[in-house]
Amino acid sequence: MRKMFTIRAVLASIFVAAGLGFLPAAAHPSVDVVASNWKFAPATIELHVGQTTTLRLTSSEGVHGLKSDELGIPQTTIMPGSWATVQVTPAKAGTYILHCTIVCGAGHPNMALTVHVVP
Ligand SMILES: [Cu+2]
Repeated sequence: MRKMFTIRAVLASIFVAAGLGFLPAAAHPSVDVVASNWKFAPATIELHVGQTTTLRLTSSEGVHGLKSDELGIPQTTIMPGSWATVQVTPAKAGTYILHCTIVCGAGHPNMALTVHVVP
């Protein structure tokens, strides 16, 4: 009886927390990308035309950056220990190569994220 009450209380507080915005609302699909020296993982992601996706960007090593005028991604600094989030709604199908926008060392010129935008 007591246990039952506890579970219900926990569930109730989760709903309250979600309602107050303490929990992230799963409004859009999200894709996590981890930058390091000198790559993005995954190196290739897939997005859909007209569908808003939240890109969640962090780094496991070094400071990196991402930007795409074509995809509407503003200059975004990617730092260890924090997540940068960017909403992307691709307008046009195609393959977009996004190079790291912050000079990050020897492998910087080859550091790129490939974004396939499919219908
Ligand atoms: Cu970089």
